[in-house]
Amino acid sequence: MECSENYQLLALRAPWIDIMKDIAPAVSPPVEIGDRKPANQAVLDWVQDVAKLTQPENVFWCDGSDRENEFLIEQSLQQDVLIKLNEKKVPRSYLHRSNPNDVARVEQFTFICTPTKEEAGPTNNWSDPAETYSKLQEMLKGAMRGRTMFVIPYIMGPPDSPLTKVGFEITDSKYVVLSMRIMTRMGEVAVKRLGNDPKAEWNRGVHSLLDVDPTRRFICHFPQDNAIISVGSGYGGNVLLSKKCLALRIGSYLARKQGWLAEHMLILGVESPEGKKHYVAAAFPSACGKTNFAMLIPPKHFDGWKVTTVGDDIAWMRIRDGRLHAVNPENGYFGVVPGTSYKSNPNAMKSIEHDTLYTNVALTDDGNVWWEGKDGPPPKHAIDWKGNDWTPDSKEKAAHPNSRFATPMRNNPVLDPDVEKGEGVPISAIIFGGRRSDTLPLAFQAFDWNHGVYLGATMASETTAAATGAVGQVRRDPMAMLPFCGYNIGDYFRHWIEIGKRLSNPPLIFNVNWFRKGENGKFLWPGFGDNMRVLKWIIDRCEKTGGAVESPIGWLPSPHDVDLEELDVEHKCIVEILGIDHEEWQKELNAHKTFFDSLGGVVPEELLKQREKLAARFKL
Ligand code: OXD
Ligand code: MN
Repeated sequence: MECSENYQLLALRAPWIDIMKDIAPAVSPPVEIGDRKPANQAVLDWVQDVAKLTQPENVFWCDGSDRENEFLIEQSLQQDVLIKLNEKKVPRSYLHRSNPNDVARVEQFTFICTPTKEEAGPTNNWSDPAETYSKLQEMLKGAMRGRTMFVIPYIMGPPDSPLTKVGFEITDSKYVVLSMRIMTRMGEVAVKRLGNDPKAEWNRGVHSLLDVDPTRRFICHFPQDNAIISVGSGYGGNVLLSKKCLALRIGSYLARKQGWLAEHMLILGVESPEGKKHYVAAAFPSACGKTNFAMLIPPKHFDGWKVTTVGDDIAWMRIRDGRLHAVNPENGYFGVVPGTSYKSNPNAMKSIEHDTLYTNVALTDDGNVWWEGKDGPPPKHAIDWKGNDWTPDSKEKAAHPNSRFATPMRNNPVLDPDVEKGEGVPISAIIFGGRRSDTLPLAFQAFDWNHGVYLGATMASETTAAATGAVGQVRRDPMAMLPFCGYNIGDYFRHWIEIGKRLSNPPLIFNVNWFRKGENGKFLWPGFGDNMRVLKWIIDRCEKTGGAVESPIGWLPSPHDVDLEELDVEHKCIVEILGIDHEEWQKELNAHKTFFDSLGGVVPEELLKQREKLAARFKL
C-alpha cells in the first residue's frame, strides 16, 4: 500500500468516533511486563482500594522500562490511540487525537477541596472534600470495567534533590502512561525513592477517562491529603497529574507549608562570552512564550552569548545560603505547537524532530506532522486534528491552536548541564510578564523585593487557547499562577513576602512585555531571539553595570541602556515600547485596585501600600 493511502486510512479511525467502542480497552501484557509491584504497603493498600472501586480487568504496574514502553505503544497503535508517524521524517514519534470536546485545561471544572472555602481563597473554585470524594467515588464506581488500570510511580525533581517529591498516578489511559514517561522520571527511580516506610510522603493521583463527557469532567485537588482525582478528560493539562496538579497546585500548598516556592516559571541559564553565568526564572501565563524564551538563540550581534534551558514551565525554588535555588521538577516539555518553526524556535524544532508524542496537530499525506506557522508552504492536503480532510482553502485550522508536543528534555540541544543538580541553580533574577497590547513597557525593574511581589501580584495577560473559554481577554493572572495556586491567593502573596525576608541575596525582580502594539495594531518589538537584548539588560542590572532611569513604575531602561545594535526597528517604536503613558497607567492603577478589591480583603497590607506608593509616584 502507498504511504499516503495508509495515512489517510488511519486518519479516519479515531476511538471517539465509534460510540459503541470502549475508548480504553484492557491490554494483556506478557510475563514480566506490568508486574513490578512496589513493596510499600501504603501504595499497595491504596491501589487495592481504587481497584475495588473502579473494577478494572487487570492492574498494570509500570516500571518505566523500554520493553514496557514498546508494548504500550504497540497496543496503542492497535487501539487507535496513536498513529505512527513517518519513521524517516519523525523517527519514533506518534500522533494522538483527543476528543474534540477535550482540548485544553478546564479551569471552570478545576477544584481545590480544602476543609474551608476560605483556605481555597477567592480565586479558586472550592468544593467540600467529603462531598467531592463521594461524588467522584460514585462516578468512579466500575469505571474501569473492561479496562486496564495502570499504576505509574514517578518523581518530580532530580533524583538527588531535597525538593523532589514522589507521586503515583493511577490511570486507565495509555496515552497518559506514555506521556508520563516523557514528562516525569518514572518507574524504578520513584519506587526506590519512596522506600518501604508506609508513612512516607507521596502524592496519590487517580485519573479515569470515564466516557470523556464534558458534563462529567472534574479535576479535584485535596491538598491536605496530598491527593488528586481527575475524571472525564484525556487532555494533558487535566490528566498528566504530575504537572499542573502536583507540581503547581498541590506543590504550591506544600511549598508554603514547608517554606519554599512552587512556581509557573521557566528557568534559563545565560552565559557571557567571558564565561560568566547567571540563571533567571520567568513567570509568563500559559502559551505566552515560556518555551521560546527558555530556548532562545541570541541574535548574531551577541556572538559568544549562550542561553541554556533548565526548565520551560515549572520552577521549584528553595533558599540556600541566602539565595533562591531552582530545580525543574519535570523531565520533558509539553509545549504549544502552532507557531513553532525554525524561525521562532529552532531548538524546539530540533527537540521535536524525533521521539515526540504529538497531540491534535495535522497529519500530512506522507505521514509527517503539520501545523499553522510551521516553516515552508502548507501541504496541499492533510488530515486535520479532528481527522477530517484539510486543504489550504479550508476555513478550519489544520492543527488545534492548543495542539501540543510532549518531548523528553534530553532532546533539547541547549539543555543546561546542571539540570540534574539536586541543589538547584542559583537565581539572579525573576521576571514576570504577560501578553499586553498596551500600557506595559518592554521591560522595567522593581525597586525592591516587595515592589517585585506587587508586580507579580498585579500581572495581567490576554487569555490564550491553553484553557477553554474566550481568547484575548485581559485578565489578572498573579505570578501566572491564577489557575495553579492551590490555596488562598492572599496567603500566597504573604508567603512571597515572607520568603523575601529570609533572603540575604534576593534575586532582582523585573517585568517584561514582548507583546505591546503600536497605533497600527502591529507589534512594536520583534520578540524571539531579540529578547536577548532585554535579557542582556537584566543581566547588566544584576551585574550592576546596566543603566536605567527612575520612573513611577520602577527602573526603566532608556534606549541607550539596551543593546539595539543591528536591530531593524524604527527608533520611534523603541521609544514607544520603552515608555509609559500616564493616562494608560491611571487605568492600570484603577484595574489593580479593582482586582485587589475583588479578592475580598485577603491582600497583605504590604501590597496595598505598594499600590498607594505607586499612585503617589505618579502624582509627584
Ligand atoms: C501548560 C499550561 O500546559 O500552562 O503548561 O497550560
Ligand atoms: Mn504552563
